[in-house]
Amino acid sequence: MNIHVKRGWYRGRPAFRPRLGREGFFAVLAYCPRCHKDFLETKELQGMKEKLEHIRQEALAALAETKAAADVETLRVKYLGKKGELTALLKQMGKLSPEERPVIGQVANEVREALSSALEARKQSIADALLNQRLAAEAVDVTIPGTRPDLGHKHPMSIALDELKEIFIGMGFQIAEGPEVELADYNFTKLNTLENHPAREWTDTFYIEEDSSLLLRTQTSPMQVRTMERQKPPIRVIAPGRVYRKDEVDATHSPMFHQVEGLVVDKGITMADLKGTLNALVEALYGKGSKTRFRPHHFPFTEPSCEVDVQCHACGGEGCRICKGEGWIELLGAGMVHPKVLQGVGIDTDIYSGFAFGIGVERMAMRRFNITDLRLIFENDLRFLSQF
Ligand code: 2NL
Repeated sequence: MNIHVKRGWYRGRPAFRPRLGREGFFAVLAYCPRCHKDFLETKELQGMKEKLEHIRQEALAALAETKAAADVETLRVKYLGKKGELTALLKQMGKLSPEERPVIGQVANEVREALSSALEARKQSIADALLNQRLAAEAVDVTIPGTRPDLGHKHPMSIALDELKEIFIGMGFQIAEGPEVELADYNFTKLNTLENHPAREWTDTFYIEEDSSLLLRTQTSPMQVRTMERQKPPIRVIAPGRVYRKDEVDATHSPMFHQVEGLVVDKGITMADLKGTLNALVEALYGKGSKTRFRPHHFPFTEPSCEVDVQCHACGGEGCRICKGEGWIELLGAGMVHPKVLQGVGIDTDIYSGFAFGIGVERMAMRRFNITDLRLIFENDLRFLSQF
C-alpha cells in the first residue's frame, strides 16, 4: 500500500510505525482495541467512520428541532431502532477486516451511547419544559387577599332582647316563654281588664275569627299569669316575646312588636322593691348614677301604677333634640300587682304582694342604636342590619 502517514497523528510504538509509500496520500492510523495494534485505516473503515459521524451529526441536529416526546421517540426508532440507521450501517461491517470490526464497533457504541443519552436528555428537557409550562399556567398567587365570607350576626332586636334577659338573669329572674295565640281570659280578664275595657275592642286587638275567645296576645303578661297559676311565691320571672296590636305601620307603630314583662311576688314586696329593681335595670342599661323618675299612671292590672323615665344621657336633663326638650326619656310602665290579679290566681293577698313592669323592646333598641324609624327594624335591609 502506498500510503503516507499524516504527521503528528502517529503516536504508536516504533515497531508498528507504518512504512511510507508514494507521495500524495494520507493515511490515518487506527488503534485496534482488541489486538492492541495500530494499523492503517482502509477506505472502507474511513467511510464507515464518516457515515457514523454523519449519523451522529444528523441525529443530533434533528433532535435539537424536536418539540414533543413523540418526536424524540420517532428519532430513537429512526436511528437506534432495530431497523434504524445505526443497525443498518453495522450490518455492513462484513466489508471490514477482522481488525477493523472492533474499531468500528467501538465508534458505533460511542455514537449509540452519545445518541441515547442525547435522546434521554432531550426527553427530560421536553418533560421539564412541559411541567414548567403547566406550573406557570396553574400557578396560584397565595399572596392575593382572599374574599372574606360575610358572617352573620345578631339582629339589633336580638341584641337588645338578649341584653335585657342577661340583666334580669343576673338579678335572679327566670324566663317564661309561651303562646302568641292566647285565650282572651289570660290576656285580659285575669289581668283585671274586664269585658267593656277599650283595650278589648276588636279595633285594638286581633281576634281569631272562628273563636272570639282566642286572640294574638297584646302583652306577654298572660305568661306571668300562667306562671303564678303553676308556681307558688316567691316568684321572679320575666316574659319576653312578640305581642300584637291593631296599629297602622308608621315610624313609631307596628302591629307586631316585642315586650319584656317582669313580675315579682313574695311576702312583703313594696314599691321600694319596684324602684330598687328598676333603678338597677336603668343603671345596667345607661350606666351607674343614671337618674330615674317615677310618674303616676294607670294600668288596669296594677295599683298604684307608674311610668318610669330616665334622665336624658345626652343633655343631663337640660332638654335637647334626643329627649325632645323634655330632659327625660320614657322607659317603661310598672306598678304594684292589682290585688284582684293576685286573688284571681289564688294568691293570698294578706300574705303576698308583688310588683310588675312592661318594657317595649323596639323603643328601647331605637334609643339605644339611634334608630329614627321603627320600620327599619322589620324591613331587614342588609344596608341597615350590617351597621350593628
Ligand atoms: C305598659 C307596661 C306593664 C305590667 C305590664 C303586669 C303583669 C301581671 C300583673 C300586673 Cl301578671 N302587671 N304587667 C304591669 C305594668 C305595666 O306594661 O306600658 N303596658 C301597656
